[in-house]
Amino acid sequence: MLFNNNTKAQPQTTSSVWQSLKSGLNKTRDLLFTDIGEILSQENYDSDTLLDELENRLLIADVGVDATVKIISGLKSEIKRQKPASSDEIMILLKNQMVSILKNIESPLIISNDKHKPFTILVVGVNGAGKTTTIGKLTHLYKNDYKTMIAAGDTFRAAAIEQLAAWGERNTVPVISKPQGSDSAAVVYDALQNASQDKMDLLIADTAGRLQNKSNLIDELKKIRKTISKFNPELPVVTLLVIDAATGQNALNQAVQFNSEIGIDGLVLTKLDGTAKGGIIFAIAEKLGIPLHYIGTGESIDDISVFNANDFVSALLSINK
Ligand SMILES: Nc1nc2c(ncn2[C@@H]2O[C@H](COP(=O)(O)OP(=O)(O)OP(=O)(O)O)[C@@H](O)[C@H]2O)c(=O)[nH]1
Ligand SMILES: [Mg+2]
Repeated sequence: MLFNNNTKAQPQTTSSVWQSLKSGLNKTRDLLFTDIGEILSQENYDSDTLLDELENRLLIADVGVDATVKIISGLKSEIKRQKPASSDEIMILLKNQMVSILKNIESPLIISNDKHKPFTILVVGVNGAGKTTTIGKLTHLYKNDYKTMIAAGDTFRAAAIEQLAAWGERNTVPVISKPQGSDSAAVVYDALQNASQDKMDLLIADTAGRLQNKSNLIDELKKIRKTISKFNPELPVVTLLVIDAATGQNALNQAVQFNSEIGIDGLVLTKLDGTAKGGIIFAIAEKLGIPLHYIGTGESIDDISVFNANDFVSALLSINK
């Protein structure tokens, strides 16, 4: 966990979060490793058979060609070099290869203690990715350390405003909203004014995932971003993209597109619990290199973890941290 002088403690990986992460990765783990133990437990197991089988599984789990080649060739040369004697030792070698890829995107979100307040997190992503739920979870994580307000910037659907209001109530933090159909940039501006007046440390703003069409959506997000700069050009702002792991390769494509259109500072990968395609995280690390701050492993308020490469791979391989 990172600390720095200007910040309070970042949320910790508690044992319940660790459990949620571990069980959330069940489907991906099953796909990757079911019966692998059998190959390993055979006396004089054939490492080529193991590597071929692993390679297939990694590709099916959406790890992507580049990261798969890296993992398999790294593992192959380590097996040759270290001649592991037990399946546990091989798992450690595999773990090291996987962690080294994911380290590339490990970078916890630091809420800086800037003199310009509030620190603003703009949450974007396609519809259904898990934006609003993530805001509920993040608010829960941060509200005790930072005076937090949330903004209902998704004005497209009335239900979206109600959903955010419910998360606000649950977390007992103030929610700024306007009626359905209002200008979303105006909601965010209003929230910034309120947050500033009430000396909030943190403002988390929701946005729409679906508008009439994609260019409307991108235009709206650009307008919101401009509005924040207009309010105070020096305000610390992070644009967080929420992507759904279950959409596999599509999640990666969305990240590339959003990044080129509006610029993304960090990622949240949700719904790892519902999919065997959790391997997409390696493709994201290999192809994108944008910091992955959080991962979501369920619908409950606690089902979120600060992304840590070592914890993630340990949970995936079901070995101790
Ligand atoms: N299993 C699981 N479900 C999740 C996770 N995160 C969100 N969900 C569910 O996914 C569905 C969509 O989540 P929302 O938070 O409403 O998604 P959104 O991006 O705000 O969607 P729009 O407002 O339509 O753009 C809800 O049923 C959530 O409970 C997760 O990590 N795991
Ligand atoms: Mg939403």
